[in-house]
Amino acid sequence: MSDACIFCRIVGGTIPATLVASNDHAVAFRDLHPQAPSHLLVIPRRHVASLAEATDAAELGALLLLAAEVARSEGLAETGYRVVANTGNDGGQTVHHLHLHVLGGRAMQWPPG
Ligand code: DGP
Repeated sequence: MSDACIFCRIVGGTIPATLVASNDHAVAFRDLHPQAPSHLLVIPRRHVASLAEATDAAELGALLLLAAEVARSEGLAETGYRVVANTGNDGGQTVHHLHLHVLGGRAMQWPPG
């Protein structure tokens, strides 16, 4: 937990967010700047800077399962959706607390920019 980390503060409840689901390891909430009709972020409760620093398989499994759960609850399971973990500078990561973007509700482009 770091007071300097926005996502740690969302987990701690000192910054508001629209929470949609959680489990023992992870919390899901709506992205402040949605890039699709459904755009959720799924983050570990513990501070992990990025996927490159992740070491706990149970925690990563919980993140992925929560991503699939919120995609189902958003009604995206049948049409499909995208799960993205921007990692490091070239990956476009701007918040340095591991997060999965869950994007859906429109057709995605490939390759991404
Ligand atoms: P990334 O570029 O992959 O690090 O994505 C960070 C995302 O976090 C970006 O889509 C915007 C979102 N975001 C940044 N600050 C906040 C915040 O305070 N609340 C919420 N809900 N989302 C935020």
